[in-house]
Amino acid sequence: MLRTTTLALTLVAWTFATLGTAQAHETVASTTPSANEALPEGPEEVSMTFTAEPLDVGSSISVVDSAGETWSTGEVQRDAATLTQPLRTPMPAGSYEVRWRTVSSDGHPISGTFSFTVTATGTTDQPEPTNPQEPEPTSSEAANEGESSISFGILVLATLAVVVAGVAVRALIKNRRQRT
Ligand SMILES: [Cu+2]
Repeated sequence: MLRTTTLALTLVAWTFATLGTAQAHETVASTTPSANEALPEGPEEVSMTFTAEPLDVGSSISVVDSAGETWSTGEVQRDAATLTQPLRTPMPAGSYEVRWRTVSSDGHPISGTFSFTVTATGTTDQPEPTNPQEPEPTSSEAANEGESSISFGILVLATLAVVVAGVAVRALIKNRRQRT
């Protein structure tokens, strides 16, 4: 009896300890751009996804270039576990540091930094796509073909099911007749 109680208490303690670990404050799951990424052009925003939803208070993401100039502009937007910070554009080539802080769902403030580089100064003139409205008949045809072969497969299966059911019913009737 004592042993059972001790075991039960140990189990309860262990469960709480495990829960405590699981509910520790969240960490950064991913960022866009990712840490140390080299981008051909400056991004329009920086976003960070956490392992859980941070609290809706005290979140800030500032993006600073090597000269100390701030490129983040406006408010941090939060969507579930993702924080997004708009940036000024176009960002000149160079290295940028992202300095972020937020409040974890367990109430603990968390913060950190990561960097990315921009390899060329962005321009607003996008190169013209050579043929933007080129239709892709092959892919849609292939899709239709796939669809019809699926419905054909279903038809075959349905027919088979009807045949099998018919055979089963006949066998059942035969069986009953033999018994009577
Ligand atoms: Cu915590």
